[in-house]
Amino acid sequence: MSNTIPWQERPAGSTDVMWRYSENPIINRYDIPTSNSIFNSAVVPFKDGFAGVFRCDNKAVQMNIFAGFSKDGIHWKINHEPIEMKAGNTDFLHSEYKYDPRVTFIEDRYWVTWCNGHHGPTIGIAYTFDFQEFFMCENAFLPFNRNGVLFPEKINGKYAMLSRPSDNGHTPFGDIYISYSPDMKYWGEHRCVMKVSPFVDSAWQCTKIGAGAVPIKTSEGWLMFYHGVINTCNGFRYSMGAALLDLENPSVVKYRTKPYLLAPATLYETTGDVPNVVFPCAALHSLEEDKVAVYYGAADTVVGVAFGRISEIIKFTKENSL
Ligand code: BMA
Repeated sequence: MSNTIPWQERPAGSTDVMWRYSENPIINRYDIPTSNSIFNSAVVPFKDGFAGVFRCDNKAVQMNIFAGFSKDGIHWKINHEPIEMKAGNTDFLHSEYKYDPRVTFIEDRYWVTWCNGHHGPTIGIAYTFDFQEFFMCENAFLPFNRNGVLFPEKINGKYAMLSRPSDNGHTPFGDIYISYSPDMKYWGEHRCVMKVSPFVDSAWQCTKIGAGAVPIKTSEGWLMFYHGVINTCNGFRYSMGAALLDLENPSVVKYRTKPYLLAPATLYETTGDVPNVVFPCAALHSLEEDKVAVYYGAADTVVGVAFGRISEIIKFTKENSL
C-alpha cells in the first residue's frame, strides 16, 4: 500500500493493543445536508489518497450509500447524492435500502458489498473503477443475510465472501460463513467459519458475530476484524475482536481473540442513536510499516478510527485465543 495511512502512536501510558484516534469521531452525523447519521462505512486507498462508500441515513431515516473522497483518510468529502447503480452483471437493480458497505480492490476494480433490501436484507454487490460510476451485480444470497465481506483476492481460483445469515429483524443469533463464486454471480460451497462463543468463555461475542473489515493477508493467516455482540438487559452491545484464518482454507479459524480489542467506552460510542456500538467495516494497512487503521461506526451515529500494530495484534490474538 503506497498511500500513507492515517496514524497516531499509542498514547503514553496505554497498554491497549488498539487505541482510538484522539480526534474521533472523524465523521459527524450531520456532515452532509440530508444526513441523520453517518456510520458503518468503508474506505480504501484510491489514486494518491483514499475513497470510500459511506452509510448515510437521511432525516426520514432511510438507509443509503454515498461515495466520498479524502487526501489523508481523516478529512472526508462525501457526495450529497447517493450512489446510483447502473447495470453490471444484471439489469435487476431493485433495492429497497442499502447499508453497512464494505469495499475491496480485486485485480482491476473496486467491489462494493452491502446489506441490500430485497424483501428483507441480503448481500448486494457492485463494482466501480473510479467511484463515479457503479455497476450493480446480482445479490449474492437469498434473504436474510448481512455483513458480506469479500476477500481481497481469489482463493483457489474463486472469489470468496464471508457473510452472516440472519433474520428480518434485530437478529438474536448469528455465525460467520464463507461462500465461493467463479464469477461474482453464482455463490456456493457455503461453509461455517466461526460461531458465537460460550457465554462463560467470552461473553462479548456470545450472541452473534459478523465479519467487519476486508481480511488482511499476513504470514500468520488472514487477519479479520469482526464484531461480536452480547445481549444485555439494556439491549445489544457491539465490540470488536480479531481472528486469524488459514490462508489456503479460510473456513479454518487458527486463532480468535477471547478478550475484545475495542468495546464501546467513549461518549461517542456509548451515546447516539443506538448506544454501545463499535462496528468495524474497513481497515487501511501497511505491512511494511506494521500499521493498521480500523474504521468503525460508533453508536450508529458517527465514524471513528482505531490504530494498532499488526504484529502486536497477531501476537495478542495468538496468545489470547478462545
Ligand atoms: C445491525 C445493523 C448495523 C447496526 C447494528 C447495531 O443489525 O443494523 O447496521 O450498526 O445492528 O444497531
